[in-house]
Amino acid sequence: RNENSPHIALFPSAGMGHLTPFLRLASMLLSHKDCHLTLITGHPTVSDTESSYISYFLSQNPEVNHIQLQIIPFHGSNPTTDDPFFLQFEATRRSAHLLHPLLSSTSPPLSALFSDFVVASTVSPIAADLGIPNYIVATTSAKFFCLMAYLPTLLSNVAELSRIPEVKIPGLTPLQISSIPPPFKDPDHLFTAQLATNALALSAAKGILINTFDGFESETLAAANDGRVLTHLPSFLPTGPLEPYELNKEQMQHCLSWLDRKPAESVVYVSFGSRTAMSNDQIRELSKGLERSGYHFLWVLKTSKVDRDDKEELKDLLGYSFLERTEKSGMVVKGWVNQQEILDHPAIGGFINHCGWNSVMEAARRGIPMLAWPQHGDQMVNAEIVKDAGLGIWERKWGWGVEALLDGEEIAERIGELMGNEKLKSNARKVGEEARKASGVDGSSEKVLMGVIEFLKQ
Ligand code: BUP
Repeated sequence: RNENSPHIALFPSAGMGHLTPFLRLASMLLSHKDCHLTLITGHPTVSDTESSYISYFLSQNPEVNHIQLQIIPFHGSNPTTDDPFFLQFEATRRSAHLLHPLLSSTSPPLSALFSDFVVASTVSPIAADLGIPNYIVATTSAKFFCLMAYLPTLLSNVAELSRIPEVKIPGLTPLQISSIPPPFKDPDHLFTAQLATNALALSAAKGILINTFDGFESETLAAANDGRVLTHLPSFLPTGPLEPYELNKEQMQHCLSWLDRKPAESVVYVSFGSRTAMSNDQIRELSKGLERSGYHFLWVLKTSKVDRDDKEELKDLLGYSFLERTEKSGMVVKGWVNQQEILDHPAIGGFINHCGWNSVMEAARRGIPMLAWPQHGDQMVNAEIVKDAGLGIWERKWGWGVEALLDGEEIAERIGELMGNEKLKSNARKVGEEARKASGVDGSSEKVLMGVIEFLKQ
């Protein structure tokens, strides 16, 4: 690193879905782009996994300057949610003003901030005051990001949202109303209110760094960058799929050696991300579906939103007899796994997933076919993108996973389609090729990131 190297401060908000793309970006900036980095993390974190990833990343990259922002807890008078991650988003947004003195005194001085969308309203004024550009890092799809940007417009006529069949965002294929997260119909819901406040700060950002790529979301990227979605939006900068970085492999031995003994593309990998607490009834039906499908499966099972609350044992959730019957064909894991490494394993043939955006990009990077089963938030919009891009199958009639119960028969049938549909496999493979081309040397995403760094060097 020399005196021309830009100094970038990265500021993720709460949850592994937010931390992961930031750490990947940080790692890419360090290894290929010759940057000085400061990582800002909120303290305390909501989950134990976040704090162990932060410690691990910093221990692997001691040259990174670390600022720990003490988060002032937010309890709020708004009883619309008790979701610990939404509360932490809000607490982080409200605590971010404390960063000003810490950021104004870094050495070398900062060249830019790369900050989470969910802190945009308080970070934008800090960046402006420091006279540096603020790039917003989107942790979702370009399409869902457009929906969030458009939220203040939608809320200006919120009554209409209960009547209209679809939401028409200029330049984009209309979104069916059933794809919109239910809290968006309530302007007072904390999730809605905080996103709308942040959306109003978007015009001050220099650009939106998005973990997506041209071939995957071309319609949305073109519409946003032609100014058709909203005239005041900064450029959408597709930089995905972001490259994973090396992690400590020790805890993984068990899963991976189990996969090593399975034939190529024979295993269904099942995970619903870090924030979905699946109900016991749905767990039972899913276990039936997996067993009936006759395919091998690796299932990462979670029963609480926050990892440290996840205390139920597998035998109590699934029963001894299921675990015994499926001993050879299936593996069920509680706790954290290294998902990227699992998806990279040749034994994986399909992915049942909620469509958290990081998971979608990880599957895209490997061309793994997905069975999309959105649970909440941005996931239905993301599922539609997965289907349209040819990466997966999705049944709109399944509704939101957290609201509807699906029976085992139907799940088994869909798993058959996921694992046995040759056309789906070849389409997914093509997505994988395009994804790797985009993020490889001289690919569209790599050029976009290089362009940002070159700009910051000036
Ligand atoms: Br669970 C789990 N191991 O055991 P998403 C997740 N992950 O590596 P989410 C693991 O966490 P949001 C595990 O690979 C992905 O990078 C996974 O992010 C990794 O979903 C990340 O896929 C999870 O975006 O977050 O957790 O629901 O709600 O922010 O989308």
